[in-house]
Amino acid sequence: MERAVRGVLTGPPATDRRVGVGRRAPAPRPGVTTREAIRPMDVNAPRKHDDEHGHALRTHYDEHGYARLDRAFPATAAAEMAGAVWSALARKHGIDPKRPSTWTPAQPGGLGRLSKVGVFDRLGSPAVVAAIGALLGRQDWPRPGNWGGPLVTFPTPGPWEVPTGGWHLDFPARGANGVGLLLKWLGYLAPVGRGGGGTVVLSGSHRLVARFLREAGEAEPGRSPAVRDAVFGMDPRLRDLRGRPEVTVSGIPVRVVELTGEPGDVVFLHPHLLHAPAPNRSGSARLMVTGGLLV
Ligand SMILES: O=C(O)CCC(=O)C(=O)O
Repeated sequence: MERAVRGVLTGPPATDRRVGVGRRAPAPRPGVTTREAIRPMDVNAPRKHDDEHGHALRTHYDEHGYARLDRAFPATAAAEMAGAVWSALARKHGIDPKRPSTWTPAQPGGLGRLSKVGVFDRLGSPAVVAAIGALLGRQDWPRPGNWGGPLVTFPTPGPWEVPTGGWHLDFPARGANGVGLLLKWLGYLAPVGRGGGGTVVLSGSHRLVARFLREAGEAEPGRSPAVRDAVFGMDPRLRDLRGRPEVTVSGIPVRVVELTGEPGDVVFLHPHLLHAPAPNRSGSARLMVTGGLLV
């Protein structure tokens, strides 16, 4: 069980809306009207500027440890996936989407079968496949057995605060039993606004993890609790980011970013980026998908 890191990272988070790559409207290009330049992307159409777009994604990912791809898979597919999650919630927990009084427990489980039967596989759209290729710098990455499992958080009362516990890596940084996590993603099935239970990440922490691994040497397996404690121990300010939007540690800017999104958006995470579940203080259910590439 992971020990909570007390007092860590309380305070207003950044929101990825301000720093994400894909959210920005592209700059108008010569011969293209502004209206045309900002037209929503057809996720199934080949992109004219794949290289440019892939490069921007990769640059953000390398620097911050995550990168956002808006409208990565069709919003209609996201709505159908959300419908399947609600049906499973009704079957397993007697939950009615229209009656918030039935929305318990706050983080319902028992939804694993949805992944096994491929409910979320349309998340693996051509745009997502292209983005993963750009982030990994290769196209021959092994396709996942499924594209993830559901994350559901119902609203609970209280102020929204940066979580003090739950910060983790999904997989030991140096892998386990010859298996490693190559890349991770979070997909949105329904709108998740600020304070709405979206995952929080410690932007830039993957670079501090790299520093820790370098200094600790090859024998250090990089298990989640050890990595987390090492990173949060690198600078006393990391134990309390109250009121600090950003802290620079060994020249690396790090900050808490709350990942918000719209149905069909996908955020890719570096496998060494520290992240945590966050409370949902909105009026709606937080419906997302989490998945990753194991090699
Ligand atoms: O947002 C959440 O509930 C946490 C997600 C998470 O930790 C994960 O996908 O590994």
